[in-house]
Amino acid sequence: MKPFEWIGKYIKPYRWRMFFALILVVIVSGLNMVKPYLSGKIVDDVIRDGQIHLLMNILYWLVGVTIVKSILDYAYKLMFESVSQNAIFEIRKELYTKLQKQDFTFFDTTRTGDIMARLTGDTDAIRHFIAGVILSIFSNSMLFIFALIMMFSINVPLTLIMLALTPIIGFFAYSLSQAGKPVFMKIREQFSKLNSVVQENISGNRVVKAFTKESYEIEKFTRENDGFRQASLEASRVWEKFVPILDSLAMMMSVVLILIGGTLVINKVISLGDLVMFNGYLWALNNPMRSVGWLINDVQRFLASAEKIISMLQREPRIKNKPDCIIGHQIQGDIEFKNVSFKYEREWVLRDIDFTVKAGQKVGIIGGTGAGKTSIMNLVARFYECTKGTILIDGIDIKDLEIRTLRDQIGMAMQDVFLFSDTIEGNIAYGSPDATMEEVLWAARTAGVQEFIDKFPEGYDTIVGERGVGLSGGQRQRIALARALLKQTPIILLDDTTSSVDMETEHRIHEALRSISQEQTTFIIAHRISSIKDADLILVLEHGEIIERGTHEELIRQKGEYYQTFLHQYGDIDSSGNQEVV
Ligand code: DCP
Ligand code: MG
Repeated sequence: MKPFEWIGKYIKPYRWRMFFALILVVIVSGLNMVKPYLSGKIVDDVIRDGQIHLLMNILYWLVGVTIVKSILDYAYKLMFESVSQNAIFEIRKELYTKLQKQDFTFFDTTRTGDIMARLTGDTDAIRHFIAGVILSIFSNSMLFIFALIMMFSINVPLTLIMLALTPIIGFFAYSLSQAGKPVFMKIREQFSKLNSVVQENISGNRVVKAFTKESYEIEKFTRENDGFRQASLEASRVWEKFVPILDSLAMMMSVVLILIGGTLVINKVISLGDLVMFNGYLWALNNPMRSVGWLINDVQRFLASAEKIISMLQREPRIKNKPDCIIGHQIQGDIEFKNVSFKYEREWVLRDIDFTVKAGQKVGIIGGTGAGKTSIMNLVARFYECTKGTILIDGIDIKDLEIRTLRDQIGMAMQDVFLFSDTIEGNIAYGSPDATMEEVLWAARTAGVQEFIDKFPEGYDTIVGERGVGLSGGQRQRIALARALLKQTPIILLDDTTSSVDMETEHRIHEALRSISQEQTTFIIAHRISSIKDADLILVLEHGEIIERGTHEELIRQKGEYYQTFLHQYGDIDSSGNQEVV
């Protein structure tokens, strides 16, 4: 879609308001002609002809016109502003809604700063286009036309001479804008760099302090800060070079007017009042020419921003519902991976994953870092789509299920815990806003949150900071687990959920989990054998492949990779594996 056509869509609902505002602009432009006209009248009628009694009338008119003009000025500017604010309100809403629909791949490959720029700087360029550029182009054109009409009515040859001079100003103004363009682009770029340095520094402030890199960070910031200063200075150098030229040209036009106009007055072709009038209209001829360059820049900036916003709005998520997807299916919990292979970009991350889980069974997944455990979870929740093979839930290909139907019935505690800046209760109930306090407490007890909640004077009402600041790693994990449990879904995915929890607490959590999740198909990813040893099926993953599978006892008997891990974790122990492991 073309930017102008696109923006038209947002202005259309307010076309009458816009139309009315433009009429007001026409009226104001007309009223702008009154002052030079009356000045001429003062010179001719009052001063030359001595009709002193007219003076008061003219003054009343001047005051009246000024008041009306100010009121109309205020009215149309407000109208333009409201149209532009309404339009960008819609654009921001659409962008944000689109953002919610995007898949993991989008967030993997798009920088936060870019997304923020779409929602802030770029939408502001759109606002400026509607409320500033459209208005400016229209009002300048009106002024130009009105002034020309008035000037032609005074003296045609003189007007033609003046008109012939205006393109010179237009040319210089255009050159100024072109010279300024790269500099202004640099300012914007430099500003966004400055922003991202600050943003990253704030997010990473703990690492900065841990490695005592404060002065390095200040240096990094100073570099960008200085870049911004240089770019701004450069801009004013360009600006200051051209502005005197533009002013001198405008002056030259006045000089030419006085020379030629003066001659005409002496020869009595026009009156002195006419010359004063003419001089008053000259700025209405100058001004549009001076703005021409900037308007072109602003239009280009609008086009660039609009294109970026349009492309973000048009980016289709890779994961989306099929037109005939199954909505509202009540999941039982049978899960089957059929020869599933998967890659994020180039490298194969999972190869030929093949397993079946019956509803209510527990699956443990164990394997080294980067083996592909989290990727399996991501595929179950359809955050990514498998590259080869099929994943079936209750015998239905998950690609045929509506995404919401699927994800609403999956409880998930992710490896990288994220908590919102909200109360602990609010975080636990994030996925289940209708849950009662009893249910929240039940989930909190099961996940071991209850055990540490007394340490906080405000208990469940304690507000945790962004990302869960104020809590330990293990505490955050337990809140995330409670959040997943509270949803009470037929499928539950726990990714390394108890890795930061001490062994004893972990044991208690798993005991509790066992007692509550009889009907839930549960995936537990863990590095510790103790977390998964009771599972109905344990998958041992290595480099994206299942190298061993079975129950704890079977795997111990196989004396393979799993057995080695077991020995590492529990030392010299009864090799039958029958010993209680906590
Ligand atoms: N990978 C990737 N792009 C992503 C996520 C992961 O290319 N957005 C790669 C990195 C790993 C491989 O995929 O090489 C498997 O990643 P997993 O997150 O599935 O690995 P694990 O969960 O098994 O590792 P860990 O135990 O460290 O959590
Ligand atoms: Mg992982």
